[in-house]
Amino acid sequence: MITFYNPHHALHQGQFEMYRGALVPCHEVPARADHVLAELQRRQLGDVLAPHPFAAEALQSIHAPRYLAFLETAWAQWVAVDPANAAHDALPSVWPTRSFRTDIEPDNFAARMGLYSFDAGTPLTSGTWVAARAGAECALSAAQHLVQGGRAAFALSRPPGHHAGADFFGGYCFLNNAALAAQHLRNSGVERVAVLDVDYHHGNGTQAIFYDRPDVFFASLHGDPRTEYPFFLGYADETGQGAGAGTNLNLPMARGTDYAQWSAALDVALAAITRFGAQALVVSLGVDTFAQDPISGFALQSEDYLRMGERIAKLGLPTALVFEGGYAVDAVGVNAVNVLQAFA
Ligand code: Q9C
Ligand code: ZN
Repeated sequence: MITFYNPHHALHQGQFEMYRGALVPCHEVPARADHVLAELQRRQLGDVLAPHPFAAEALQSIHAPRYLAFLETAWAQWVAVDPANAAHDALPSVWPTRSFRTDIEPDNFAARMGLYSFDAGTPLTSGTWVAARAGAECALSAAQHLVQGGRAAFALSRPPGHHAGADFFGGYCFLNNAALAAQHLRNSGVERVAVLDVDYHHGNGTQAIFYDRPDVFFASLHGDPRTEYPFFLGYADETGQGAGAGTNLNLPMARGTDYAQWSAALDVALAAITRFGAQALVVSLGVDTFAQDPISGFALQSEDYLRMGERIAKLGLPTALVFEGGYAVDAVGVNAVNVLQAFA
């Protein structure tokens, strides 16, 4: 398995996220990717390469130009508000919910942060843009590897991506790496692409991006949004709309779900992807389904990730696996690489 590793990922190093009225240390830390890289190298699972450079326009295949322009300059804007801001990350605190306008980009920086986000758990830091852009290039490079005839590639991206929408960040995500990979496959002539999201949290950003699209199937296994983040999307009755009707599949599961139950849902998702006639697959590979994950509620064990990788490989599709969540930091390397090793 070839890996495209984001050499700039540690430039995105959030300090605190808002949780129950307090700022608590971030779960989404650089050590996560370091552990995955170390485990890949320990098992000698294949080449680890820097991503190929892509033109800035590649990001516009998924993201709104005004959102990209904001992200690129957000840190400079934050420091321009007050030079003392350079000492701490920027977090949003005001949002345009129902009845507010979203067509106007206010001059106020806090207002623009809210316009382009949906939670207060996703700090924007001095290195966020550079890290997120290089992470996106890892996903695009993985997709390009498939276009050139490769069987599989892994994008070791940080920050993660599946909660980011066309024009918003949240859930520790800024650029939707999996969506960018899927769209790159489409732009390169692959007619039907599936995205399989196995992260504990529903991939609301990816779903929203492709919701009315007949050419990209989205299937997600996740904690039931009635109790689990991101709460406001990911229900079973969301099946796609317009030309995309029938191309979205949500499989929410209760807290406590173990691999026996989880793998039954995986079988449902894989059968749907086969029925759809996908010619290539993008996997949003979160390993926060792990029993010891500090912010999640499933009960998967490290060995289960081997069975997961084997099962996904049996689809027989060219596959780009894109790293997403997983916050039991010491186990993230073993769990993610178990999927990759068994797949290979
Ligand atoms: N104190 C991904 O796994 N909030 N994102 C959790 C915990 C957000 C997870 C609150 C969780 C986002 C990519
Ligand atoms: Zn997650």
